[in-house]
Amino acid sequence: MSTGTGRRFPDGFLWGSATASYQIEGAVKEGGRGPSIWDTFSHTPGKTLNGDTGDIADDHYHRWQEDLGHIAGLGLGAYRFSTAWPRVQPGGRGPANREGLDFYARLVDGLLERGVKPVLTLYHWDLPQDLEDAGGWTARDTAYRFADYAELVARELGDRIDLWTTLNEPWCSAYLGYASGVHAPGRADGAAALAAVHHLNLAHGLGLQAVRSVLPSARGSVTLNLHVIRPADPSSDDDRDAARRVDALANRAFTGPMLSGAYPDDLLADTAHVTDWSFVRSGDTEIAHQPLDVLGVNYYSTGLVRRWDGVGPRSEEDGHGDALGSPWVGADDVEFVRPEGPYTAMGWNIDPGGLTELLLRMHREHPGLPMMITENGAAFADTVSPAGAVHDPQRVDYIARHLEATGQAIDQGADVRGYFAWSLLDNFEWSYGFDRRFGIIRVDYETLERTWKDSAHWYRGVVARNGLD
Ligand code: GBH
Repeated sequence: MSTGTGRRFPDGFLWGSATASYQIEGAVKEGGRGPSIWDTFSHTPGKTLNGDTGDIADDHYHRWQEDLGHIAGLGLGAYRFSTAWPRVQPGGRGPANREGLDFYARLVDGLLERGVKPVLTLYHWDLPQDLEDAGGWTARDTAYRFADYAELVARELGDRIDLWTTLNEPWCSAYLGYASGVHAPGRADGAAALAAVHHLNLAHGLGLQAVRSVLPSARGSVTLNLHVIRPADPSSDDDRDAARRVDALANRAFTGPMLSGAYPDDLLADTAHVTDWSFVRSGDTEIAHQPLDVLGVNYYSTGLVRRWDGVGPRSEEDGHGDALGSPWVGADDVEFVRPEGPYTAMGWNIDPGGLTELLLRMHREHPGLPMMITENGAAFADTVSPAGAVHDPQRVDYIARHLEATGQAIDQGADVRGYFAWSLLDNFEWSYGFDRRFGIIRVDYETLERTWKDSAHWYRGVVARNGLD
C-alpha cells in the first residue's frame, strides 16, 4: 500500500504515536490513584457503549515495559502520553502521591533510554472526581488546582520532558462534558459549558506559567481539535454565517485567548443570550495568552453546516449518539449536514484536504507558530487472519493520505514539525468503549495481547525513511 508520492519530510521531523492515561492504563484503584470523572461516568449505566469502563483498559499500568518495546520497535522519535491527575493528586489537591509520580518517572526514563522524546500532556480529560464535586471546570478554582498539579509534575519530571502540553482538546472537555453530556461529567447546561471554556483557557495559562516557574526554558504547548467547518451552500449568506458561528465556538473560543489574548467579539455577541461571560475577570485572557513553542493540532474530519429552517428534526451531528443537549451552545438555528463520504467506523468523513486547509489557515492567522499534528488516525473494523495477522488497509490509506496532506501544507509554507498517529494501541474510546479501534497495534481484550497491525509495520517504514513510499 502506498500513495506513490514518495514524499519526504523536513529533516528532524518528529515521528510519534499518541495515547492517553484513562484510555490505556487501567489499574484505576492501584498505586494510590483516586477516582476521576471518567470512572464515575463510565460506571453510570447507559453512558458508554456496552457499559465499558477503563477499569482494566489496556492494562498499560502493568504492561508499560512491553509497550515501551513496541514504541522502540516502531522506531518512533517521540511518544505522546498523558499523566493522570488523580494518580498524582488523588483528590485533585494537596501533596503529590509518590507512587503516581514514580510510575511516570519510570515511563519517562524508559523512553529516554530508548532515545524516544517524551511529549507529555497534563490533562487528557480525567479530572479528579473531588474537583468535579466542587464544580469541575465550571469552577474558577479548578484552574488554580490545575496549576498546582502542573507544578508537581514539572518538579518531578523536570527537563526530561521534551514538550509540555497543558490540555488535550478543551473543546471536548467543555462542550461534550458540560453541554451535550456525551462525555464525563455528562452535564447538559450551555452556560456551564461556556464557563468551562473560560476556566480551561485560564488553566492552560496558569498551568504553563507554573511549569515555567519550575523550568524556565520548558517548551510549552496545547493541543486543540480545531474544526474545519464549511457552509453547506457557500453562496448562502445564512450558511456562511452558520459556519462563522460554529467556528467561533469551536476554534476561536480557544485560539482567541490562547494565541491572541482576547475572546472574539462575535463569540460574545452570539452567546449573550446564554451567559453574560461575567466569569471572565480582568487579566484572565492575558494569562491564557502564554508564549507557545508549538501548537498541537488534532485532526480527524470536517464539518458541514447550514442555517436550520426550524422544520423537521435538527441534526446536531457531533459523532456521538444519545446527546442530552447540543454541543453548539447558543447556535440554536444551526444544523449540521452529513458531509460526503467515505466515512470511518466512527461515521466521520475522510477529508485529507481539510487538514491542508487547516494548517494553512493557522499559518496565515498565526504566522511563525510551529505546529505538530498531535493526533490523526481512524477507527475501522480490522480483519484478523487465521494466522493472526491484522489487516487494516483502510487505516494505512487514511494515514498516508493525511501525511501527504500535511506535506502539501508544508510545501505552501506551514511550519509543521511532527506527526503523531492516534493511537499506538486500540484503547477505551470514551463513550464508544472498546467497540471502536484506533490502534496501529491491536489489543485482544480477552488476553490483553498486543499484535502489530499492517499499519504498524507500514508506519515503521514511514518513520525509517522519513516519508512515504
Ligand atoms: C480525540 O478526540 C481524543 O483526543 C482521543 O482521546 C480520542 O480517542 C480520539 O480523538 C478519537 O476519538 O461532528 O461528526 O464532524 C476527538 C474528538 C473527533 C470530536 C471529531 C469531534 C467531530 C466529528 N473529536 N469530532 S463530527
